[in-house]
Amino acid sequence: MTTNTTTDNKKEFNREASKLRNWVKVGSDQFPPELDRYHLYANYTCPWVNRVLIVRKLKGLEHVISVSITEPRLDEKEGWPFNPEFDELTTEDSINHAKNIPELYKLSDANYQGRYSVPILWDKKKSVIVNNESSEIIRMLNSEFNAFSNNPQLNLLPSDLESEIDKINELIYENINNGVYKCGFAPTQEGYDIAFDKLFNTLELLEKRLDTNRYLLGDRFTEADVRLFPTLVRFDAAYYNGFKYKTAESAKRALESMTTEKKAIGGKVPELAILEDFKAKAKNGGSRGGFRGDRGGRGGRGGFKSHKKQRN
Ligand SMILES: N[C@@H](CCC(=O)N[C@@H](CS)C(=O)NCC(=O)O)C(=O)O
Repeated sequence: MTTNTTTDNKKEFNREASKLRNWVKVGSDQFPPELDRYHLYANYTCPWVNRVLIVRKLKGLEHVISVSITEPRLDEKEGWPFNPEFDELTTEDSINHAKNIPELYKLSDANYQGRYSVPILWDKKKSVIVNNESSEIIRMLNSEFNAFSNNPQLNLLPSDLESEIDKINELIYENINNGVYKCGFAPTQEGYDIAFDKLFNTLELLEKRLDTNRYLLGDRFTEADVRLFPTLVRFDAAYYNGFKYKTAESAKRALESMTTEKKAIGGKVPELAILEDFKAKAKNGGSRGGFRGDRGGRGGRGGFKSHKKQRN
C-alpha cells in the first residue's frame, strides 16, 4: 500500500501529487463526454471526493455519471474497501466488482505505481481510470457534460473570474484544504506552528471577505466556494479533535469558520439545500473514522502542543 503523504523536508508535510491526469473533453477522441460512460469511485469521508460529489449533484449529473461508495474506513493493507453492508450510504462496485480501490488501479494499469486514492473517474468503455485528481474532475463536470446536464446554466468557473478563482483556490488549498493536514501531519513543532498560523490567518481573511461579499468571489457562487466547503464542514468532526487544535481560541475560530461556510453557501442559493444533506453524510463519515482515511490515525502527530501563542 502506498502512502498518502510524504514529508520530504524537515519542517513541512507534503502531499504526493495525483498521477492519472487524462481529461474528458468535448471533441476528444480518447475521452469524449457521453451519457452513462463514466463512473465515479467515491466515499463521503474524503474532503477531496466531497467536492466531486457536490459538483456532480449541483450540475445535475447524477443520471450521467454513476457512482460507487466505499466504506468510510481505510484499511491499512487493503485500501478503501467496498462493503455494501456497512451502512445505507455504501455500495458494491457495480461496474468492476472489485473488492477494494487498489484492485481498480491495477485493473486500469497493471504497472501502476502510486497512491490508491479516491476519487477516481472511471471510463466504463475503455475500462481505465481517466483521472484521480479531484480539482480536475470538478472542472470536467462543470464544463464538459453540459449536453446531458440537468443544470447546464450553472457555471462554477466563469471565464472572467477564472484567474481570481485560481488565485484564491491556491490560497485555500495551501492553507486550509491541505493546511489542516499540514498541521495534523507536521513532522516538527515548528512546522505545526507555521501551518497553524497560516490556517487560522486565512480563515480570518476569508471571514472578512465574506463580511462584504456574498460569496468568496463576490455575488457569484463559484468553484472556490465548493472547494472551501468540505474542509469547513468537517472541521469540528475530524480536524479539530483529530489534529489537536485544542485551544479555547481554536474552538471559537472553528465555530466562526462554520459561520463563514453558512454565509458562503447555506441558505443563499435555494438549490444548495443539498449541502445540508451532504453535511450530515460527511459528518457521519467523519465520526466513523473519517479523517483516518487521510492517515489521520496518527492522531494529528498530536505530540505537539496545540499552539503556543494566544490569539485572542
Ligand atoms: N489530490 C487528490 C487527493 C485525494 C486523496 O488524498 N484521497 C485520500 C482520501 S481523503 C485517499 O484516498 N487516500 C488513500 C491513500 O492514499 O492510500 C485529490 O484531490 O483528488
